[in-house]
Amino acid sequence: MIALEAQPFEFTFELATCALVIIDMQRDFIEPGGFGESLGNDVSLLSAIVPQCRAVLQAWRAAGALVVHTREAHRADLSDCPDAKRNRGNPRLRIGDAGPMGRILIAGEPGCEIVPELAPLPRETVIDKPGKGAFYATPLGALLRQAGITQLLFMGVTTEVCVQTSMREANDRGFECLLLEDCTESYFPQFKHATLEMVRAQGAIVGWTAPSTALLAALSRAEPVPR
Ligand code: TIU
Repeated sequence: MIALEAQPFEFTFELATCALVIIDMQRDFIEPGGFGESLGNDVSLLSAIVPQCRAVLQAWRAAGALVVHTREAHRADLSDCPDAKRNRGNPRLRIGDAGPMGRILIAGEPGCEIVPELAPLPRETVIDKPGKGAFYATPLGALLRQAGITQLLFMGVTTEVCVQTSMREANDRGFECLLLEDCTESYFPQFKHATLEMVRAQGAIVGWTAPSTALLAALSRAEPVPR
């Protein structure tokens, strides 16, 4: 059993039954010229978390525990992208339009790929999701249950959109969730701050939060799981 100093209280977990879920660390959100910037956002904040995310990913891999990556990714024919999502706010560039990194948020296009520093290994699961939440219209829930996973550690972007939506979906499905505070970011710092507060409020109503340093320290003392 690994014990993490967390808020609002200690989070305990076993490596064999806990997965690291990395939400949408895609070039379209993090690099200039992608979908995030096309929505009018300053993307420079988001790339700052990549080193901490990488350190956690490497330590989690070394511990032998399960890693899941997600991407907000649509089919090339846009059959899984509702007009309500595509046209909302009459954006300059819409999902599926040609952007500087290929068609925006279309599976297989360069901008849709996960940033190279966090690239999935061939054996790691990558979930393409059409919504903001990682469980909606994906096999994630079934995959986690089959692997015997009961707890999830979250990293990724953006905190209040895809990360928070995914945590709430997971919480309602009976998973205990912890968000790594310095491994998530928003285009709006006040929204990140508010999300961390609301996740852990009311006795961890959605889940726990902890800094990556707490996890890294705990992992350095842990016995890796054979997988
Ligand atoms: N716009 C925004 O903050 N986020 C998204 O559209 N997707 C994710 O959060 N991945």
